[in-house]
Amino acid sequence: MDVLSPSVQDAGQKAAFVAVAGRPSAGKSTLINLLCGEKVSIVSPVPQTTRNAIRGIVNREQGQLVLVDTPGIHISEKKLNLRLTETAVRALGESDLVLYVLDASRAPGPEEEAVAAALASRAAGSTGSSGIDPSGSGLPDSGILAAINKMDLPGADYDRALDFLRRRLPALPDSRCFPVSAKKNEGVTALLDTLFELAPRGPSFYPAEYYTDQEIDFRVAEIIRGEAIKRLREELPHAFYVEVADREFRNEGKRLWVRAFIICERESQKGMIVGKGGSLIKAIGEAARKELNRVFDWKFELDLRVKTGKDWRHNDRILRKILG
Ligand SMILES: Nc1nc2c(ncn2[C@@H]2O[C@H](COP(=O)(O)OP(=O)(O)OP(=O)(O)O)[C@@H](O)[C@H]2O)c(=O)[nH]1
Ligand SMILES: [Mg+2]
Repeated sequence: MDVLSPSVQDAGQKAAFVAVAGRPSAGKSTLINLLCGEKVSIVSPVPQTTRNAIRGIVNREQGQLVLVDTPGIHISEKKLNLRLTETAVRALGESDLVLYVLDASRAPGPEEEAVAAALASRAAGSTGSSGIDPSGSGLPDSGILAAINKMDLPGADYDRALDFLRRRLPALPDSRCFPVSAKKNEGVTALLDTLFELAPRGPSFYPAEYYTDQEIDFRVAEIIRGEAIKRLREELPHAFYVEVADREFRNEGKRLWVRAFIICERESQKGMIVGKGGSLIKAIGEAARKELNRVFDWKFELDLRVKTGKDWRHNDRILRKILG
């Protein structure tokens, strides 16, 4: 039973951490960018683009949702991949609500089963990190919602996805499943309303003008990585990471000079990233600079270079540094 008087309840703001989970390329980052109204997380056609638990913030009069983008959960024994899945599963345990994103255009296979299993264990275990009962019904509530995404594609099959959810997450009511298109901005209002409805009462976590809590260096590195993936996706989308080595405000804080490195595994990959006569690295740097100028208030000067960091994908120290 709720002990607050109605007037106090009305005044109560909502605030929740929402983990956004799903398999690689389901459209989690696209959906988060749409909901936050800004590009907080990089998007690409290559699976496993997101490597960290990135927070995007939605502010409304009712309160605040902190959406935690997570790497796609998938099945693999490789070290980098295991760490990505670990990051995602940790975020699930630490959130009040979970938004499960499915790709309606793909039949659910073993990977989808793995995601559903991770969510089912949360559903069985608890009511979220804060122990809240979001529905106010007095019944335990797993706080899971599902976004059945990519409904704009010709091969999208809502019923197939719904049927999968009914079988694998029987406690999830149909009323918590939403057909959406993150790309076309369809169906997301109802989803967002329900997220706010289910959010527990509490004060905001961040000031209302924030739409992400990422450090500047991390954001700059991610934007460069996004532009690099776009141009290298055939060859080596996952073979590199980006590090901001130095930065300096110039011209009374109006310009931001940044030196960043694209760090690849082998000497032979360096040439691929640099391109003929330096053409590819130049294109990556130019596109990243444009995007940085758009996203931030400063004018950027970007000194972008390539170097090797041997075998970084198997190096725990580096993985800790870039994956958190
Ligand atoms: N047609 C269509 N494409 C979409 C939609 N949402 C996302 N995509 C595309 O799907 C691809 C993957 O999107 P992301 O948002 O990067 O997917 P993700 O789930 O964050 O992927 P990882 O970070 O790799 O786990 C991109 O090419 C998106 O443009 C949608 O609603 N419709
Ligand atoms: Mg992503």
